[in-house]
Amino acid sequence: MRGRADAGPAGACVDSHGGSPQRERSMIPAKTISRAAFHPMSAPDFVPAELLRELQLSRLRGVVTRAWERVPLYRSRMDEHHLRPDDVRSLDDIARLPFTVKADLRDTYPFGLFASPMEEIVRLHASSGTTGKPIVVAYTQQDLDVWTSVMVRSFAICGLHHGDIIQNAYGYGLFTGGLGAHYGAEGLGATVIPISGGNTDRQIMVMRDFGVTAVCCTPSYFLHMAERAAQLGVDLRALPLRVGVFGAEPWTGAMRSRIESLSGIQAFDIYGLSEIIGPGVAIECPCQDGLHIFEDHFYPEIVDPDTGAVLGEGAEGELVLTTLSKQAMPIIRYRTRDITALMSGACPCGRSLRRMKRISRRSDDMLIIRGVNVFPSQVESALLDVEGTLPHYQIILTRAYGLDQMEVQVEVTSETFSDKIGALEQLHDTIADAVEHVLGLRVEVTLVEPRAIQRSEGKAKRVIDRRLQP
Ligand code: DLL
Repeated sequence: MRGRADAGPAGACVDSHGGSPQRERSMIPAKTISRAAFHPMSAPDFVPAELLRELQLSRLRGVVTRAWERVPLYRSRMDEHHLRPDDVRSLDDIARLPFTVKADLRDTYPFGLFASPMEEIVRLHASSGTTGKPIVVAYTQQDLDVWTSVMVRSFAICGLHHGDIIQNAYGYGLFTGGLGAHYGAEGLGATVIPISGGNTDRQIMVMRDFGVTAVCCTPSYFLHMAERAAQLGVDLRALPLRVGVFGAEPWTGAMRSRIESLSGIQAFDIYGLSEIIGPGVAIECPCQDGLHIFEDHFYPEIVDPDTGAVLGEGAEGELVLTTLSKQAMPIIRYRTRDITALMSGACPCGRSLRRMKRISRRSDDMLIIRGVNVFPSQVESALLDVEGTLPHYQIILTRAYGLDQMEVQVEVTSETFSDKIGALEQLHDTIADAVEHVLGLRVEVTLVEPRAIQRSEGKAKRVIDRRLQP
């Protein structure tokens, strides 16, 4: 008998996995949350929607005024559109404001979007951009307090509380994952192990010897840890570990099932981005049916990625976020490039915070191969349907005679790898068919032995693009 996972003031208690009628699960983790978790900081999760909208409007007006008064880029953009802060009279008026894009942060590098003097800024982070200059983000003490509060609320939603032992394997440093989760876990009153990413064998030793009850890291890194634990003879299902707080990269429902069945934990999807605050913009509740957005601090819209037109509830498009309380670096209508949809209807958990679907992909990680649009997540979902493969794969792009070539390297399980050639050939063809079915494109498939694909301790690198190399 599983315990009641989440008791909010609304009184709607939801069993860890039974809350969502839409959700069918074949794998139910052996260990689930057994204690009711309500933290005083979680009160805004349950504010009636009308009050929430009033709060959002007054905060929106404040943030637009601050940006217009203090940040030249916002003032000039609004001037171009003949807009003044007073023109924001209702929440719908947000659609009249110009967008902010990643290039704006790069063009004003390093401090051009700051709305506070440096002596009021107590922390800087930067995104780990792979090309060009990073983008720099800033926090006042009040911003850090808000960030901590949304992370406390995130952990509380996952059923964590005072007394939990949280192993924080997000990278510490300029990346927001490490310190964001760290302050949230401390704010919750939990015990934090600031282990950061890497040294997988030590991670497993700590997990076992320190009685860890929750782990934070990217889902791909946790999967790697779980597989390594099995190799070392450590049964994660037998440990007190019961919760995983995973994010910073797209992952699928099938990946979640694999993680949960290997380790017996409940795996929660947490979303965030440096430009807005870091982790803690949105998180799943125990119903695991969409991520609740902390709407009292971040205002979401969904727009058509091509035209920028605002789309209605339920429509899939690009997530646009506005910070409602940020002081050091207010961000207005930020084009995240993340593709999702706002969900309608109340969540059985009783939270009034609106939900978004898990981020399936980015609008800009789309690959165009011989005219066909390809998203790495489509390849992942095809592979997860094929038995005998591991969800470790890499897409390698090359160009021959002006034509793009795509190879999918897929790790197979050790049992499959030691099978007869005929069986491997059959598996190869099954995968090639499955990938062709989802992509509408025949690609080269290569089966590789277990552990042949390099593991990442942070975000997994799924695509190696050699098309532009000489
Ligand atoms: O990845 C912040 C974070 C840290 C989130 C730890 C969750 C946990 P950035 O490095 O700025 O910040 O990358 C942000 O990562 O725009 C998404 O494309 C992607 N992303 C983040 N969380 C998720 C998620 C951190 N749960 C970018 N699902 C975002 C899918 C995610 N993609």
